[in-house]
Amino acid sequence: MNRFFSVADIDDLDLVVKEALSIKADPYRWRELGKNKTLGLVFLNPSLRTRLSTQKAAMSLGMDVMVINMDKEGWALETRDGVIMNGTTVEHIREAAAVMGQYCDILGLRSFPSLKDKEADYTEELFNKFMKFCGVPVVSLESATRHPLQSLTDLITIMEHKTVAQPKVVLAWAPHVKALPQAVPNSFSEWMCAAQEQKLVDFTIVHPNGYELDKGFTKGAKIAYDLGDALKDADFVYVKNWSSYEDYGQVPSVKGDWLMTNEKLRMTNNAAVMHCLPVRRDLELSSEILDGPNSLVVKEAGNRVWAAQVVLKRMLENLK
Ligand code: SN0
Repeated sequence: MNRFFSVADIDDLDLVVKEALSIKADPYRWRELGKNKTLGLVFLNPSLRTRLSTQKAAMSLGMDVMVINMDKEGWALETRDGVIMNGTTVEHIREAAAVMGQYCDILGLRSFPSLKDKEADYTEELFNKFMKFCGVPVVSLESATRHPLQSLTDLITIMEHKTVAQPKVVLAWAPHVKALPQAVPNSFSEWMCAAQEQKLVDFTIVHPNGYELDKGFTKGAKIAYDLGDALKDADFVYVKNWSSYEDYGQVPSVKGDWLMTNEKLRMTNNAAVMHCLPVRRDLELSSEILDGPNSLVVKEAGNRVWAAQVVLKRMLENLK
């Protein structure tokens, strides 16, 4: 594997999950694989889980890791071509990415969407430029439209905890005070649709009017608008807020109560509740769920390490 950007970069979902779980059972078995190899993690936005879990995964594989918070510590980056850089940007992504590629064997990049320029966000302009100019394998640490390490983690977590062959998985929109990216729900949906094709899950998305995701990510998913109906017999409920794709980056007003609570969970098959974190308590997800027996959020976050480790392991094997 020399890039990890979307579900299309994995051709064996079931196998990658099994490999991740075998790493979980014996994390230090591949300590020699990453010896004298350097991973660079480049953040243009904040991170807690992605940064620490990817760093831990790399260290367990014997790699050296460098982290740069470009938004705070780096020079202001220019990403457009053909501009005279006489403004606030100091360094072009062409040089910055190429230089980082000189120091690292594998690079990771996090770059959130602008939520203003739909075209630039959805063509993944910045991410594609970074991949092109750095010249080494790249792992997405969340791009404008996807968060594949999170989605692989979510698939691992569902496979690990499921009690029926094809559990019902519901992605449920939740309220928020800010306009958030569609990256996490897009990505979760594209991975669940791929898993559904292999009869690993049964997948439904429920959201208010105006919050439809880009259809390119939801092929095969059942789309619902009534939360109560969608939750019926669910085995896993994945809670997440996102802003509008259609009315790009806006937050159309919503009728009804979309906060996930224990009362709503009664409609499910005692569903396990997931969230990528960070979560706003009692806005997106009730404390009673987060503190109760149905919450999988901390175990899910723990599994971020095995998703990162299986991806880095496959990339290192490819370097040799
Ligand atoms: C990000 C998102 O894409 O939804 C990262 C998730 C891994 N979440 C946020 O930016 C939350 C910000 C907030 O203020 O709650």
